[in-house]
Amino acid sequence: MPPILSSFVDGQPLRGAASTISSVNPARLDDVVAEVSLASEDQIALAFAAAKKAQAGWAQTPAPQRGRVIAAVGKLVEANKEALAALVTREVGKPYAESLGEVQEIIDTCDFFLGEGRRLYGHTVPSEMRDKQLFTFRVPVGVAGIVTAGNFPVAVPAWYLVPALLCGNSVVWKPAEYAAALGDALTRLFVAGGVPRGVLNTVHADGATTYRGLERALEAGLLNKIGFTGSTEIGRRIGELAGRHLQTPCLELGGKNPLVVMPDADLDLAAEGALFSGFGTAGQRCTSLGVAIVHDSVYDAFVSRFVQRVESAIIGDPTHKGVLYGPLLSQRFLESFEHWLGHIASHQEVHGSTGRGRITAKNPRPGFVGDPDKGIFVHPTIVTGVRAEDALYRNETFGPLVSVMRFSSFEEAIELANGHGYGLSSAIYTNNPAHAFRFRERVSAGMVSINNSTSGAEAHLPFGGNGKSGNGSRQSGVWVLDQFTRWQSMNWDYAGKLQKAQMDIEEV
Ligand code: UN1
Repeated sequence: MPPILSSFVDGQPLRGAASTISSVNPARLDDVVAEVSLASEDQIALAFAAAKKAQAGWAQTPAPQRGRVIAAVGKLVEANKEALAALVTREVGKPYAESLGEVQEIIDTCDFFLGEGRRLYGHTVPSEMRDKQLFTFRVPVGVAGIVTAGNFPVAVPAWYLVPALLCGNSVVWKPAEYAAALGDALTRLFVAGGVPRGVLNTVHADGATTYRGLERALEAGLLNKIGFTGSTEIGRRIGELAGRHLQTPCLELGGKNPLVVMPDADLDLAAEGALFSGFGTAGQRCTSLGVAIVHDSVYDAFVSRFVQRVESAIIGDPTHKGVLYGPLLSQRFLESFEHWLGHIASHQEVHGSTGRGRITAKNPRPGFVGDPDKGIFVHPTIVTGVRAEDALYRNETFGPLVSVMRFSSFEEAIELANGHGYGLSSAIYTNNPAHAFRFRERVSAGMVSINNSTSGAEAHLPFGGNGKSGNGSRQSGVWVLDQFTRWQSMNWDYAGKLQKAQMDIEEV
């Protein structure tokens, strides 16, 4: 019998459900990981009320003490690393080696922020006047409402929860429904690490209920910062909602991440990078390669190397060592992938495609491991001949699907790298440092790789995008502190008489 999971509010499981869904193993759809009780709007309101009540006490807990809690969470995750990674593989279908890497990312995040508990620096600032001193302090924003996707069900929540909690905020977190068991497991680890009652509340809910829950909490003044990782479309709605309440959310949205191959590139390295960027995690990272932009002179040589690597990759059962990717995350991602396959089929005059849709016993793939009919497995797809006006170029496709385009001048490469309006990650393959630096200067992406994959961010570098990829917010490292604290300034006058700023300035 699969476990029945409830939301966790004010230190206890929430009784009574609006409805129930099953979270299933996408590599074996008959394996139900958990039955999940979904919360109602009223129940989400309870979570925000609990978070509000608990926040002041947590903010008054000395920051180094909060850092110790983060340290304890990191240690507990480390002690449970294999079990948590196995659950990542089971619930969202990542190859086990990638799942271990993902769990490592929360450990790294805890490592970074436990020390921040002893910093959270402010400034001392000189005043215009004698006998007066100015200071700045970081103060917590209050209650954070965090909504995360399930493609990184451990690392991405950690990027929000760890700094938000360290900074003295309380949290209402809504994990992806198809990663609910991981949401539950992670919540338990935070609580076991010492996060006090009401400071972290986890609600399982569908998208529409979550949206209304956020809206209600904003109206009631119980929510001070929204963090959202997911699609550009939903990000826009969340941004509008937050904007109406004069808030700036932290938005990490989609990408159409370009990988430019210059004529002087190491083509084997570039093909290797494109393979991992485009098809690692079944192309389901927001940093996955969307479009390879290849110079005319090396186009055929690059494409044949890329196709050859993709065709010889092993795909299938994510518990099997050496698979490049496992299943799609859940059924709804299959629907979107099939939409794009339909688009490609109806635009055959411009596209040449290597893909063959869903992997089944009837539509097999050499080197496939596992039972293809049991899970949501799809063929990797490379589409050539894509043009700038095509929907395939202008939209994130999220799945194992890479478009390839050609260019003849550097200007054209930059135009194609930026022209779709996304700006998350990017890569250039070149042996000429001048090309690398010019690309870095002119690409609109928040992240740039030189001779490396578009994906694979590290926990202490700023992560985030521009344009359709986000509102310029950055996560990770010290930069995320600006999401979860606000600057407060203070002046202290010890002159013993009223000194008026701008008016009582001494002449020099
Ligand atoms: C995401 O897909 O939402 O850069 C985040 C990477 C990861 C994070 C991706 N570490 O590939």
